[in-house]
Amino acid sequence: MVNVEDSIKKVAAIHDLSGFGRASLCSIIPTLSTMGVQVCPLPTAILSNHTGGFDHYSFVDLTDSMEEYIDHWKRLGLHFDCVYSGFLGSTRQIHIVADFIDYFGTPDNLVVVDPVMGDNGSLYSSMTEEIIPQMKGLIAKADIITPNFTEAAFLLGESCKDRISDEEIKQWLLRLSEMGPDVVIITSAPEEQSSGNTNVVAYDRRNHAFWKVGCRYIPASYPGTGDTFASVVIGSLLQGDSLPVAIDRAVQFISQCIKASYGFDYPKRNGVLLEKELGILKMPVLISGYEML
Ligand code: PXL
Repeated sequence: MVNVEDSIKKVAAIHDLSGFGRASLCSIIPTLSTMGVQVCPLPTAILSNHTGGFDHYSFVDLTDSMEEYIDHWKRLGLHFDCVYSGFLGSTRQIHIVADFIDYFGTPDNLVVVDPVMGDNGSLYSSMTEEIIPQMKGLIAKADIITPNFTEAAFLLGESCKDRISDEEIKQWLLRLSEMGPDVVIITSAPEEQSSGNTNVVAYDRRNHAFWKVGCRYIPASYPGTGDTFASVVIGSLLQGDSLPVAIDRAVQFISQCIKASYGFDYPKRNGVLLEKELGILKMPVLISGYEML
């Protein structure tokens, strides 16, 4: 008999809960649920709203309650198909997440670390520079990391430039992979020419393959799209897709969400209109255009 519980993939999602603004768990849960994956949240902090574009927010750091919460999961004997960490409420949490990965990570499951620290060249307002060396330690434990261009630059001690050549971004991917993860995916990497376009670029050490998916420029960035992007990659990999197909699906989905939102006049900080677009994730997959880098 098929055990229904085994037929549904489970992700332990270690992120904050921001009540307004469609970021972190508020975008991860609906995205992965729509893709048929069960999300088990391990909240790192509770905020009234995310910090991207809002001047005020309430913030409850959950560091002190995480260990007891995890102990109960251990007692329940839970197994996860993926451990996925993102925004952390304090640098003290890094060792809790590292221990979680040591306990729940196995050779057969996926450990994905999104080293959420900043965007557009700066750190998020709740973070200090202290997070950077700590995050370097955490990515060493991951199978896959999904930094944006700013976070990749912070991790490598590079400056966040306006343009980068294919050769140089390949070096960045290789250097990040040498820090531990088999797969490195960098989002929002600027094009070499001044087209304003950005790419998602990736490296898979297991077959020494480099991939690129272009994103046509839309002059808007919405908070939370990095969380939705990584969630689609994870959902797609758990459905059995290859890495370039998973990235291609995630880029297509984010582009669709942005295009569906951009024509409406509302504050970008409220996030993309995810609720309108989630149904697309249930459609048959049409691969639109990944390339070798
Ligand atoms: O989407 C990344 C993110 C996660 N969590 C919080 C944030 C942000 C980005 O602004 O503020 C609280």
